[in-house]
Amino acid sequence: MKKFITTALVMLGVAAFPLQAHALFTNIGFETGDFTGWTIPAGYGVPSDRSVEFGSDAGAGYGTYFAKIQASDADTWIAIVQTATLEAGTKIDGAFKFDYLDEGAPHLDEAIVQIQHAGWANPLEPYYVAGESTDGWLYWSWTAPEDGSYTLSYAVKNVGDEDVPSYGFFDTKQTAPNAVPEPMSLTLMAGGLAGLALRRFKR
Ligand SMILES: [Ca+2]
Ligand SMILES: [Ca+2]
Repeated sequence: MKKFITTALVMLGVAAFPLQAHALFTNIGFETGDFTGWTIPAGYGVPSDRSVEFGSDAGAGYGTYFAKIQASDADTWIAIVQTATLEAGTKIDGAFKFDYLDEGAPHLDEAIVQIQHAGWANPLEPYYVAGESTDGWLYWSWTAPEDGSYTLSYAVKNVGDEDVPSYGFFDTKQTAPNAVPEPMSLTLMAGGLAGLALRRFKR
């Protein structure tokens, strides 16, 4: 009996192992309604109008909220960034939109989405646009090729002038590489083992 209980406990331990938290980004989709988890990197300008808004337009991002970043001082990137230690296979889906407002002026305001791995020389750029609005929301998808530290950044730059800022809109969702068992199925598994143990005990 003692041996059986030990075996059952070991099995439970193995079953519970996948529940250990994967390292993921915090509030990657802005669903807290604010910038919890995100920071403004040193050397970047302080946004004059950095807000999180309801994703009310059709097909906007994921969930209820997305980030809207207004360009500010001339030639200064206004950015929000976040670093996370990801497991290989972690999938990131992003939504991106740019409202370029300097129509007719020679100032090609910019917006960019970057993913920087700690071990890479250069960041990946899932999206970069300058001098033109996007045709509504655009979507990108990326999967972490290896375990490591990754920094995701969203940025907008007011090029050449401070008078007519452009706006970048960003949203994201993430999927851990290994599906975590539903709490329900774990409960059932534990219940089943307990039932087996009880049957053994009654004999
Ligand atoms: Ca969202
Ligand atoms: Ca401008």
